[in-house]
Amino acid sequence: YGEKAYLDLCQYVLNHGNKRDDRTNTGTLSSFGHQIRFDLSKGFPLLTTKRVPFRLIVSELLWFIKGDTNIKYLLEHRNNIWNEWAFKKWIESEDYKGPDMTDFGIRSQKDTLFRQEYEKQMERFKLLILTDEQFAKKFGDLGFVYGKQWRAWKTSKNDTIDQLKDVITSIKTNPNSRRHIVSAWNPEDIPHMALPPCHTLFQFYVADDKLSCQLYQRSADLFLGVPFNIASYALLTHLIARECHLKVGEFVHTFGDAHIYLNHMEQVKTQLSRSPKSLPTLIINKERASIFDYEVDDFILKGYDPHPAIKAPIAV
Ligand code: DHF
Ligand code: TMP
Repeated sequence: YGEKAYLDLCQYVLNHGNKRDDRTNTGTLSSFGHQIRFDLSKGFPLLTTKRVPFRLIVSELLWFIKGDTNIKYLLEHRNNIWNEWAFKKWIESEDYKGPDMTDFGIRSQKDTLFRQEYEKQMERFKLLILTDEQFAKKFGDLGFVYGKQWRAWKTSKNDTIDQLKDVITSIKTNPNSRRHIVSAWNPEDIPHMALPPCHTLFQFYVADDKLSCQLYQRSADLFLGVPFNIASYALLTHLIARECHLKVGEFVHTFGDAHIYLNHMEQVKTQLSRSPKSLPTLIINKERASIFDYEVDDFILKGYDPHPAIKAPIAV
């Protein structure tokens, strides 16, 4: 249960993971098919064995909920977690005239001169997104990623389906249903996405006036992505529970390929040497008419006193 289950999973992958090459050419230790659970009534599951930036989780989730797929909103909230995937589309386009940025993720870790140039180009890119509307429209958009599939799934008849709105209605009107599902995995759209969805599908469940949520994550970067994913779905469960006048139950996190990148080994070991502290509490300090009206400053975490942050490079 809880953070301990997360740490145990990391330890398991260190001990028993298969050494595998991967798309990013970084290499991983990986294990297939795991599950960890969090009792949301026992505190908010933001990891305490390293500091996780809660405000980035909030703005990313509100971005999904708005149905937005353009990193402009994230940048306006000083959130840089999706930059690399938009940047990649830009440098691969005909409009990009700067120095060659092929494989910038890997190269910037090995070559400091290249890294300086990459950082310069990335700053230029961010500035263009924030100041040039046409540019942002063209290169800020990640394609049919989460926000689009959650809020405006395109049907074969050219309608759209608002899965998030529908699932809230179905929880409210038919709590015992076994069909409270939202899918981000749209096979037709996979070729048009910056990154095929890692958190693929989620389902809600109501019992004893409590709302539980289970996520199927097909691919999980245990050190960098997963701490965000846990907190993000916990927050989503809180928001939907409130909307449906329910209490929060469990968050169940089910994994396909759970991996640790080979360049995260030292960081994971440092984290595993630390003891979990008590969990913070989520405070929603503003009453909003609906889940679609929240803003970043509406959320406060009380009692978050984690161990220090641990830096690691992200595989692009
Ligand atoms: N690719 C890979 N290889 N792993 C991911 O986890 C991942 N996650 C994505 C997009 N692509 C991905 C979206 N989510 C960070 C966390 C989550 C995330 C993207 C990036 C991240 O870099 N976290 C840092 C802090 C970043 C910051 O402060 O700006 C961390 O230390 O947690
Ligand atoms: P893949 O598409 O080749 O599986 O690569 C995606 C990588 O991003 C993989 O390491 C998993 C990671 N990831 C997460 O762990 N959580 C996320 O929310 C996202 C978007 C990606």
